[in-house]
Amino acid sequence: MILLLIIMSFSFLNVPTVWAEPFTIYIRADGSIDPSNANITTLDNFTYTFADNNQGGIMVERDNIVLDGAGYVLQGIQNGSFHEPDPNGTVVGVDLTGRNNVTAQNLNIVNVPHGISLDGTTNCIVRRNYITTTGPWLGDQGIMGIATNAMVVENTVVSCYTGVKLLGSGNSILRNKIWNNVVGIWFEMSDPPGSNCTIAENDFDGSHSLIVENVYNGKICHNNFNEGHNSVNVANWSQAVWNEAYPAGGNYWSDYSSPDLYCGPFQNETGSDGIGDIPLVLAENQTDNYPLMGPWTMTGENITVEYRTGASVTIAEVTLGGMTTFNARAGLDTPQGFRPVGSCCNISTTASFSGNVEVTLPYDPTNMTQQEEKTLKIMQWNETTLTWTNITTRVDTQLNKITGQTPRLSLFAVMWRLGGDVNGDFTVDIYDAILLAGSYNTTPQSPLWNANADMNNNNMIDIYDAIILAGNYGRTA
Ligand SMILES: [Ca+2]
Ligand SMILES: [Ca+2]
Ligand SMILES: [Ca+2]
Repeated sequence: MILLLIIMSFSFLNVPTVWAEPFTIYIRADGSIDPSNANITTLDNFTYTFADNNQGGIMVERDNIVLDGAGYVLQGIQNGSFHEPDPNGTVVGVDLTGRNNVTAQNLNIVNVPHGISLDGTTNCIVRRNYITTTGPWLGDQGIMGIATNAMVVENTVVSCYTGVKLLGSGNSILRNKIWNNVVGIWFEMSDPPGSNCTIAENDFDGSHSLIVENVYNGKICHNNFNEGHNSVNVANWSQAVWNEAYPAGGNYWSDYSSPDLYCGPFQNETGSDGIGDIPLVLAENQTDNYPLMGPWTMTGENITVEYRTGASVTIAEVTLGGMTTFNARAGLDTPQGFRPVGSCCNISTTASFSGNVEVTLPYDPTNMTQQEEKTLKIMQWNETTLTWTNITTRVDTQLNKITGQTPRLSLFAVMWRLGGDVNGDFTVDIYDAILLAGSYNTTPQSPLWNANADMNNNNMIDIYDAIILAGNYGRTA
């Protein structure tokens, strides 16, 4: 009997969800919401805002409105398979087909074969949405359609078959994160062409970031291609330009390496300018004449720029985009008792920002004890006072990365100190023990406090610090 109950309860749990019919929420041409119990509210028949998550798809039949997801989820109803989405399920998350001047924003769209359709639209805006077509369904598309003057801005489009397939004329694809799609943005030969389009300040990650088979009069610049120039396929007959006029520059290609010894429109004047001296040829007549030496930093609230060494910088309140460069540099004096781990990293940006900067640097923990790893410091060089300042906020000993916060960019280094070495002479001996004894039982408020004796960084000098010193006694570096 008990066994039977168990079997029954399991089979109950395994019953698949059955939807009575595909559930579509309509925003009707007259401004009404159908069905009226959908989790969407409007006060003025102009702005339609999610009051909670919604299931199914949304069909917009009204022009000149704003559909605001307010960060809630729009989850499609789909039980289809890789080759066959269920035709009775949700096909499109937000369907704007035929609309004029509609904005779809702040939506989290999941479990749909297609995220947002802009087919037949004019002057529509799709911004700040998160879209993943998690099927996967063969040929699914995050943002799609043949549109005129569409703006696709600041979206995150992840793990789709095609992230963005936006054809037609006058469309702009700006400041999006287009990550881990089979194809990031695709202008396919068999489709109608894309003309007069702008693809700028996007961040691409994926083996096929961008396929340009039929773009006419397109501008593709200030994008970050984090998987290098081979992630971009360009047909010889396409007509796109890949850079702004000098000195605004072209794109960042993670695998591009070139000297930067020259500057000027022809890169023949002495002096570096953050633009590679050698143009990057992508196809016949299609060249990035001014490849960027560092990733592009887009305008926005908290913009993270990553570099292939694992270093990254997050800049708060970027008011004007620019290029951020990371350059290794060696040979500066270090503070008493510290040695740099790896080389120093000189980080600079041409972006304008008003917030703080968070800098993360990777380190190699091979030649240090766990205790030493936990007390690593990230320090910043002050060009005016010619001193190092400790800016550490956290050490991630799993990922081997250390993070610090600062209002400005300059030279950064990870600093290591020999465990137990209070006086900073790279030897742990009786002199360190004497110094520790002299500040024993103190906290930072005490006149006898010695920060170097607080080896476990807990603002107290006690037996635990003495144990660390004892454990390192006799070591040298
Ligand atoms: Ca140069
Ligand atoms: Ca010492
Ligand atoms: Ca301590």
